Amino acid sequence: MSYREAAERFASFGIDTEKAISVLKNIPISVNCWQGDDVRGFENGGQDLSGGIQTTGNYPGRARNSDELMSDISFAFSLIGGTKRLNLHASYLITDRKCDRDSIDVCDFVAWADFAADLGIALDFNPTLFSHPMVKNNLTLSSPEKDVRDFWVEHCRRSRKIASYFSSRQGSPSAVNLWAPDGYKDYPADRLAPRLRLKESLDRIYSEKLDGIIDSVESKTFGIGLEAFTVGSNEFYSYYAATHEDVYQLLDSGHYHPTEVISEKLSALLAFKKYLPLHVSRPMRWDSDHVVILDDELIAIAKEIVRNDALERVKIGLDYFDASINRIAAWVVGVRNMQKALLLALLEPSSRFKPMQESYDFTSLFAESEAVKTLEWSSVWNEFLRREGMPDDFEVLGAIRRYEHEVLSGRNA
Ligand code: RNT
Ligand code: ZN
Repeated sequence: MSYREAAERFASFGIDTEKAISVLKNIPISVNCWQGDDVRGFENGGQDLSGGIQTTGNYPGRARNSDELMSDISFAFSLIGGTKRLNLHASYLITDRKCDRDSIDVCDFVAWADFAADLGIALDFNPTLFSHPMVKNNLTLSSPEKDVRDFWVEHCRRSRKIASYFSSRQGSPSAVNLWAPDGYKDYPADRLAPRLRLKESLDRIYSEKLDGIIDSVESKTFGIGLEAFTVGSNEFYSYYAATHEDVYQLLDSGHYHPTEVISEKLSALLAFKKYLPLHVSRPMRWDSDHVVILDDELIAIAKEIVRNDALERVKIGLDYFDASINRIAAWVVGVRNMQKALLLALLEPSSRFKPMQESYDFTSLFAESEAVKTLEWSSVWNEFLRREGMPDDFEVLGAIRRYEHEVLSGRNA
């Protein structure tokens, strides 16, 4: 079906495909830099990942340094339409200085800000509270050791300043998300003391008001080796965000029980706070961080954002890392899937469906919701790609394979 024919079909349901395409083009997706090198970062040539998260697979060609990662990101971004942002971790500093996490500074991230300016994109940021010797017994901000807590508080305070610097250069706020792995492998004797320490550390981190940043905290149910208890649980951070106006709770789709979905939680948080940052991921039996596919939950997340008119308030970030497939393909296909889900949401006749619910016409809502699933949204998607000057979903793999052949295959991991 041609785009024109598809557009007419959608129009008969009151949906403007032109508007959907132009809205989609402007939805920022914050792309996780860490897919490119299996979350190793640049300290000491890259650290093995720890903190209860894991990359698995050894597909050849991972980026080994900043030049390679930047080259891979530029190439991946050249195959993704719409508005991209780049999400960095503090462990990706680019510097000649000898500096540990508690002494990182703006100067160590200028190269990234320059890179982003060249690409015409904005940056988001994350303190890195894992893969480091100062993570003692899997504890950072909630450690019983004051020097450990102080070290990580300082790291987080500096991370916020770096994000504030990014925002001053890019003309849009930089989201700074804090995730700490803190927890215990087996049942603790005291759950409250570590939580009170985490709370106190967060208060120290967020006591300084900085311009241009959106602070968030990310909860989790458990990590590998941290099965019994996570200090920063969902309730802990919900209440923290509820009681701190400028700190938001981030929802990671892999951080809940296997049948629990974040799509259902979006409206609950949007009822209370201005912003809602997301880590869109794909858990497979655990927080496995598979690359997102166009599945029911991804579409449900996108629909909740669009239906609630929350495109400005929900900060969409991706968080996955698969080392078993070509990493450029992981980026490109994952981001495109997020965009497809958003397009599907934008093509939903929501203004027709909402009154059905309000007038208790659940039969029409049920029948029409199913009927619109067969509308030719793929023609609209291909039109979006064509207007963005992008290869379609079949051609794009050819471009990725050429880069793999010419660039990635020369790297010995
Ligand atoms: C870990 C969290 C966290 C990390 C990234 C690298 O479970 O999801 O967000 O994945 O920051
Ligand atoms: Zn996450």
